[in-house]
Amino acid sequence: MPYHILNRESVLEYVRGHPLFDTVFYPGAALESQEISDGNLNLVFRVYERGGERSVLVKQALPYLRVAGEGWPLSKARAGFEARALEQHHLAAPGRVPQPKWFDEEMAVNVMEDLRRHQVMRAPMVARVQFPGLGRTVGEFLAATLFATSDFALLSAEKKRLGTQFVNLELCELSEALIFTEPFYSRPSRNRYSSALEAEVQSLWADAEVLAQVAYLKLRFMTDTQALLHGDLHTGSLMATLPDAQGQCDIRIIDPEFAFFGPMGFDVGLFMANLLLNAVAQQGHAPNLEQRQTYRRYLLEQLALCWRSFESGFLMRFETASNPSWLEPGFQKSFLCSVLQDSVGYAGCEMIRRTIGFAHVLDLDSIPDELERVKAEREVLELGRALIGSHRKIESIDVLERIVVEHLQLEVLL
Ligand code: SR1
Ligand code: MG
Repeated sequence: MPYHILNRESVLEYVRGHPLFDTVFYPGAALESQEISDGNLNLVFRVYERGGERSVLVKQALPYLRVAGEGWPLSKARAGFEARALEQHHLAAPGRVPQPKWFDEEMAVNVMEDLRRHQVMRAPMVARVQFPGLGRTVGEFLAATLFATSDFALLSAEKKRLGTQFVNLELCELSEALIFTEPFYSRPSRNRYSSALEAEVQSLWADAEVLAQVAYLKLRFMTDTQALLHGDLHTGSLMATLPDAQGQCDIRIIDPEFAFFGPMGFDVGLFMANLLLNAVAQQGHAPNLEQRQTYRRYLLEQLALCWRSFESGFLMRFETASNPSWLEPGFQKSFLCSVLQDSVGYAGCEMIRRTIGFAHVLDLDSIPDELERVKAEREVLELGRALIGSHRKIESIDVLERIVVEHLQLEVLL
């Protein structure tokens, strides 16, 4: 079927006419649809059986950035990167991603499991919903997917061959510009920030030490092909069910269209940064100090659990390596330390770009009181700068925890 942009009606015809229709729905099922586009880039529909249980999610890449319109063209190739990354994630971490149903290259469509009981985590986290197991689940997912697609698990030629499927030129270029270049320089720029932050922005742009660190982090992002990354692991790329009676929730990792071979710490760091952005933003959301600090402690605990689960999952997998070099205990320790340091540096870049760059986050943007919002944004910039400036000295997760405790004035026993 030649490419055309779907709408609520045509998505039904599209699903009905697909050769794999009857692997998902009963023949003759009466279907309905709902548009649930949420992220910046794509169209998303839920297609479901009227009065029935069966449903799928249909995600279509537009030839432009959805939130910006036709004035910001973007190739539809991202749908293919998402399909291939979903497949890899499904293999390495089954049950942690929506189950893929089919990929239609011509229509730039991915059809996948509809996570009906789940919600995207960012908004409930702004409202301080605690999702048990968040840090552990993300840490285990990262250990599984990053190890499985690295030179530690694959033969040299296999990994290089897999790499050829993930030359994600356009979205990598977008991340390079939006995360590492524009927020740190006055031109060229699509930056957006409150004029009340001008002094802080000028001071950042004049900080040669931070700019040098960002340049190194950017170069590593562009050149270090350690593993297949999710590439955009913020809290809008996570979905979860609300905790059940046993306090358990099901967490899924979605939207890997930015997938590419890059430094592992980029994925870990983006997740950490989005927890920290939320923690600082609670300044303007939580009704009182106790609720604010309780949620911040929860977030810091998830951040540390993510790292610890990633580290132990990785160490366990190292033991399965067939190349003797990867079995060296000294190498394993220093490699994981370098991933932690990268994570902290990338977390700092993500925090800064989400505050003064083009793509902001709900956590900060939805603070109703303008003075409180600017105050929180200043704190994010300060913490982001501190993380970039100190990332090469972070030797353990405890050191990072201490920095965060100090910045957020959290009196927790470490
Ligand atoms: C122009 S796209 C803006 C952002 O949305 C995506 O989720 C990525 O984070 C990207 O940087
Ligand atoms: Mg997305």
